[in-house]
Amino acid sequence: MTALHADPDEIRTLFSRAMSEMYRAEVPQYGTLLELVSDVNREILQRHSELCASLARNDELDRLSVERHGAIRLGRAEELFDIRRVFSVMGMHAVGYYDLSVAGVPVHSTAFRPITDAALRHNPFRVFTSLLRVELIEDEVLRRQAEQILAERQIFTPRALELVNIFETDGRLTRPQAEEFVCEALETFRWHSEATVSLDVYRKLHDAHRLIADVVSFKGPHINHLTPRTLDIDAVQAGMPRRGIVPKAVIEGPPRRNCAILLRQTSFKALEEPIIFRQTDGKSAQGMHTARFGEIEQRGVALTPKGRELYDALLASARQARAAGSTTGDYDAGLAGAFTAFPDDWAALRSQGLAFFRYSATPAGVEAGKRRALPSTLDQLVAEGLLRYDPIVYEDFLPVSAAGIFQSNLGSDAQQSYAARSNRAAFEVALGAEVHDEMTLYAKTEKDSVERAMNQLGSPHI
Ligand code: OOG
Ligand code: NI
Repeated sequence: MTALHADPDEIRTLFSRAMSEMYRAEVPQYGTLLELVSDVNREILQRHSELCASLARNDELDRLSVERHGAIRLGRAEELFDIRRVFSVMGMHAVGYYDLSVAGVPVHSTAFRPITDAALRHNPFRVFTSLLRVELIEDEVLRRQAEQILAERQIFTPRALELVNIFETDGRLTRPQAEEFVCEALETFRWHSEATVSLDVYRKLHDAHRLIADVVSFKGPHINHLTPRTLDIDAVQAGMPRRGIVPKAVIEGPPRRNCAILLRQTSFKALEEPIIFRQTDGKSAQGMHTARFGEIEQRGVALTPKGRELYDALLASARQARAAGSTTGDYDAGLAGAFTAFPDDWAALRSQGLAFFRYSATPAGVEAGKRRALPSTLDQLVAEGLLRYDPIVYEDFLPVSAAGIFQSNLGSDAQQSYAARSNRAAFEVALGAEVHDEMTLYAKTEKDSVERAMNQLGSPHI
């Protein structure tokens, strides 16, 4: 790499910054939220020196202030194929498959994100990307119409695709090309206050599902939220009303704990925005559409398959209790109650194989390694204080939470269910690649850290 070229990490940072600026200009409440999150994070870091030290040790402090995720919803297979190529220029790759049809949302999704430790440290920008499952529109006439409307749109500028081609051929972009690419790619995510359909067609699509109207009626897949990461989601949730923001009633994901696991999220309602519809008689009509919202998240440790299984089971039991008729306050209490079965200290999470950790040699370990033969198991090395372990942060999403976020912003009347099966194979055909398995990525990060730590101790074998 020469100074004349921009690497994918830099392009991602430029893009994430440009996106944040665009969204801040379009949705003022997003700016307010960023300020609230940064105030809360500063306070938490001042109060919790141990957390602060752990974040610093793992190069997570710097990324915190730039960390955010966004979401888009695509309409056809070709769009997913090309967005994969666009994100690849920024070092973002599809990780995980999420089927949301089970929750009454006619989409399936993946997350585009950096996958190496170094890239995540640089800037962990992610985009939750959904593809509409047009086949779930029951009315055949409407389904055909939706397909036809989508077939006619081109969500990328010609120059963006040209630059993607250059990247694929040359393996990199020059700095001026990278800057141009960021401007061109941004166009795809921009809000359009003019619909491509008439008010009548919009209403039909909307009656089929609000999300279908959101995907089909516009020129492109506007970014529908950008989410900063907070170190204390309860504090932000409580602080929102004071700044004129009304969050949804419950926080999705696990309850508040000493040792944060996976992901907790909350959102606030979409804006009602005026839209101009193009009528068939050549005139235009005025209407409204809600799509854009705000969200915050708190990230905790990534769970192993065993930990995830336990999480899913406990969450399901808490949700069943809610379905059986309890109120919001009860849900939080019920959730906390259900999760008492999930160990809440780092030593237990590690020794029971419930979470992934990053190992490093302690100064005492490095010293001891020079003087004597060291114990040969991880547990012994940890017990003697020669190795330290820190949580590996969860970089992905949760399908049940995502469904809750979708629902809260689609309006509570949008409950619907689809009999369809999840269709990962079709998703991957559209994508033109397999999605990465997140568990494999976390396991590799842990394993690599062990190898590095053992080298630091001067004992290359465990
Ligand atoms: C995506 C909703 C899911 C999350 O953070 O889980 C999501 C959407 O509304 O398009 O953003
Ligand atoms: Ni989100």
